[in-house]
Amino acid sequence: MRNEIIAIILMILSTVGIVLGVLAVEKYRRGQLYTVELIARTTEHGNWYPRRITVPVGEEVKILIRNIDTVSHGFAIPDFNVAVEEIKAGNVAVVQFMPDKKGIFPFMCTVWCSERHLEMTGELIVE
Ligand SMILES: [Cu+2]
Repeated sequence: MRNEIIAIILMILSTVGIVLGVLAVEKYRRGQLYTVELIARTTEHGNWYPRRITVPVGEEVKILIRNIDTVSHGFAIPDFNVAVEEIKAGNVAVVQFMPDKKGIFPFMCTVWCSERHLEMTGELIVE
């Protein structure tokens, strides 16, 4: 009788443990945002890389913008009200937003960084 009670208690404890474990993993997974990396360089030195980024609609997105250049750049996606005024040479900026509509939206540099600054554009594809 006593052994049975101990066995039942152990069974309950291990079940609770498994459930808590699954919940913890789920919570961790939900904490990981959809993340994209973007490299910023002047048009002359390689432009945005990649020029096109694709993200899922309706999911919070994080973009890490690495300026590996020797001049400042800016970043904006006007359709989603995303903007970073200035990212200094060697710095990383992080933006987070919710792409709530499907389509192709331009993103661009917003700092006059070189003669060909106006060509420093790319496309955000939300699908
Ligand atoms: Cu630029």
